[in-house]
Amino acid sequence: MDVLMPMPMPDLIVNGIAASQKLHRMWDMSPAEIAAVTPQIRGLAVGFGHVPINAEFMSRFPNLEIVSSFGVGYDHVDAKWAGAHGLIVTNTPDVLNEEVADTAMGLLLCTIRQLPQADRHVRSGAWLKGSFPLTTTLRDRTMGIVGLGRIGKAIASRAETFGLKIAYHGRSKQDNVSYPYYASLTDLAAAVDILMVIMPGGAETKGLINAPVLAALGPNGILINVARGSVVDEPALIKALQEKQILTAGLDVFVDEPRVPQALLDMDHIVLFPHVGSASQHTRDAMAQLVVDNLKSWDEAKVPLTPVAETIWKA
Ligand code: NAP
Ligand code: 8YV
Repeated sequence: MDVLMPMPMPDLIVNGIAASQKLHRMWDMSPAEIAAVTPQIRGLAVGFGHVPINAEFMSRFPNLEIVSSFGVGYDHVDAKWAGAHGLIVTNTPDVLNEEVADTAMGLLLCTIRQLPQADRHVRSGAWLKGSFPLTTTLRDRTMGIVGLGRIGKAIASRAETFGLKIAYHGRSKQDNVSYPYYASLTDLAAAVDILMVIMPGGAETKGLINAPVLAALGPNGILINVARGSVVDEPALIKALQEKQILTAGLDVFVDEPRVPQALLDMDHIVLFPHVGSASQHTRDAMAQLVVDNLKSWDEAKVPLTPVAETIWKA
């Protein structure tokens, strides 16, 4: 089938799709060329940080059947609209759980023990003038996980082996989960001193980590965000950090990434990662293969491998 890729993607995806489908590289095409292939397009291959795959974009393609998205989070795709219009959206769940959980724990350790700053202390020669200052500790802390899903559970199992107590918040209490559940995010923040955010982005979760939540987390509190920048009210976070309402933060994602507010760049006690939660070759290859396989399976058998909840596929 004809598949359109709006923006460049990893080679494994480009070559994988080109091997089994007719791939159209939109960024290399003139408006006239795009118009000529538009009626033939049945699949889109897209990723986070590309053009928004909204109603306006998808409705340009009258014969569109499937949107195969790179990444487990698909807040850049209007999946509700797609579902309502009989389209399938697929994402890349599970294959990245362990990698993202490793990164989340790494970011937490970097943040609480100031490990990037310690590295800079050696490289700058500052060690020759004095020892690196003592840091805060992970000992005797409780982690509140906001979004105890596939990745949240992988983080929880790691955190338990680090000796942390766990609690969680989500829209509903989960059966067969023994960690304390908090229906209120603010109550969870008040009960813990690490808030680990790993829920989906999008309109429903926009700004959920706001000033009252940060105030409840308190002056000994640490915010780790490996979800989406949009889930945090960034100005409120900057104010809370500047006014020491919370201790520190470790951030892998930002509202307008890759642009990061200067106020965050200026704070040396926080740790900033460039959205690298899943960014190992091994895991990105597994995610890329799933993007390709979803399109191939749909084309050959009309069976999507990993459809998202809004576009449940019925045989
Ligand atoms: P998942 O299995 O669907 O888990 C999502 C969790 O969030 C669920 O426990 C869900 O619980 C909770 N949740 C959903 N909506 C919520 C809301 N409005 N308020 C509170 N909790 C809510 O997803 P996953 O595979 O673990 O991935 C989670 C997210 O991580 C992705 O969507 C993506 O944005 C982000 N991510 C980031 C990176 C990175 O590189 N930094 C990498 C991968 C993923 P309930 O249904 O009970 O509410
Ligand atoms: C990727 C992610 O960086 O899976 C997700 O939701 O945020 C990351 O794994 C991204 O989606 C691919 O660019």
